[in-house]
Amino acid sequence: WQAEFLLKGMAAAGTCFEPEASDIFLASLPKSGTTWLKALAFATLNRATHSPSDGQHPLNHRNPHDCVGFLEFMIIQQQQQHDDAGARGLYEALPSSPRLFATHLPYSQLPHAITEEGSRCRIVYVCRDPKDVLISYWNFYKKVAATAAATAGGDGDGQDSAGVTKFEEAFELFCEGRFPGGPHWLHALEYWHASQRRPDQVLFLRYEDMLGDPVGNLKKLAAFMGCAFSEEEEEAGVVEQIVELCSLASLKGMDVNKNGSTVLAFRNETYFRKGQVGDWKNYMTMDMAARLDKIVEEATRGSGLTFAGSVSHNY
Ligand code: PAP
Repeated sequence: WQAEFLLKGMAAAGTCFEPEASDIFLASLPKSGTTWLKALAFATLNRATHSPSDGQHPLNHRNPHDCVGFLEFMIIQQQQQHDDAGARGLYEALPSSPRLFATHLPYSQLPHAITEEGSRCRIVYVCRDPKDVLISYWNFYKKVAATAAATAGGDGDGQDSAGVTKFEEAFELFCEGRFPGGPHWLHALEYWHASQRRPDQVLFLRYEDMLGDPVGNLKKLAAFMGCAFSEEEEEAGVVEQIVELCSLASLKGMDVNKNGSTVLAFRNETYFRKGQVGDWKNYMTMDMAARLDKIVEEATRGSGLTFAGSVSHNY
């Protein structure tokens, strides 16, 4: 369920990561709203230093992934530059508290020190309808593969070394749970259970809810992170300013996101596409959608976890 190169970083994270009580982790499966959540959390936490209406705001010249790093990738980079023991040095270079990290790791694979009983670390999880996650990943993957092929002098037809060229194949793999981070529904279910057990420590958000009510969800996020908006801020429109700064249209239109690359080496523009609910209808048959929904519904039955966009419920 994890790319091989990640395993060493995960092992190092488990042994050498020293969380602080004020740490905040933004957790998600890829293509569930990570980039957006990073932008919102970063802009909200740092609003005293960087006004969202300031044209020089860091998000105007840095991709959200360059503002909030992935814990597992940061550890791997540190290992590559130093040695395993050197991973500790990483934390000295991090911004002061509260420290903001992101992760695609499943809850059960997070360093124990973050999730153990009594840990004060906060985790914000964002989940998304699995069908739209797959479509988003498929489009991202095709772009990345095409760029790689073009760089290597190929014809850029999106074929990768594993020979996955057809959407039907990607769909089968997804249904089998073969996706970066593991089966979508298990990833979500672990964080869902944690949010039910430890509501003060784990906030569970939905991409679709955020799209429907960005202001309400941002207020919830700020309160959870311990930096609720004051009445004065609300009256001054700070919440709306952050929502606007972090909107898909705004981020997508910035030069840095049209041209640059992130620390992860992917082109920034690959992180911004349609940002819609239900784009799966342009790619999947209703039979495929119903089959995937059934897998998810069976796996999550009795948990109380539901996803927006289930064929049997909403269509
Ligand atoms: P990542 O895990 O690789 O970082 P992630 O940001 O989770 O990817 O997902 C990308 C999706 O979020 C894209 O969805 P789509 O392919 O269905 O369009 C992208 O368009 C969407 N997205 C990125 N930024 C925003 C934003 N500011 N507001 C809403 N959606 C966004």
